[in-house]
Amino acid sequence: MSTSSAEPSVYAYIGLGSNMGDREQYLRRSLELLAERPGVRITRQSGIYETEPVGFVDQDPFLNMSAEVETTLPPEGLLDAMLDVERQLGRIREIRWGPRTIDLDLLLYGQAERSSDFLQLPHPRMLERAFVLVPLIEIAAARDPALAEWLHEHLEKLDRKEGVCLWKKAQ
Ligand code: GSY
Repeated sequence: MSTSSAEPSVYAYIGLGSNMGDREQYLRRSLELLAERPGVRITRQSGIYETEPVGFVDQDPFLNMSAEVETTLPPEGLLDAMLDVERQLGRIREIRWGPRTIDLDLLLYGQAERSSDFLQLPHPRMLERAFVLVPLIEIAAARDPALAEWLHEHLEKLDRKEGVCLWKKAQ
């Protein structure tokens, strides 16, 4: 991230998922590419979890993780950067809710709230998905214990906790 910027920075959280090709490589490469963008610094990464597919269940298991980003970009700018990274990696998604090489979701951007067609914050489905909550709680706890506690309460309330198994510890 540019150090000369006088812009205030914000901590944002993103969710990453892949279930096609070299899944780990897609996750790692997407964070490398995101970190190359001006105004973006990856400050924490969760472990990688292998998770049973949700939605369209007849597909391969996912690898999911979460990352904390310190950014001077506005929420829409960060989302644009994430969509660019998906394009750079030649994102393939043949079926809605189906298999994909890489998926980057903006989950939280500080305390920001948005409800446009382009961007909804907090992410509208994040509290319903254990594959999002488990890695997110892992990294949120270090920066914001109250946030982690709130996420954990939602995780406890989920009827359906799809299989979420730690696959590789955080580096
Ligand atoms: O929402 C992101 C794509 N996705 C996933 C995912 O990342 N992990 C799991 N376990 N199931 C999913 N279903 C969809 S769609």
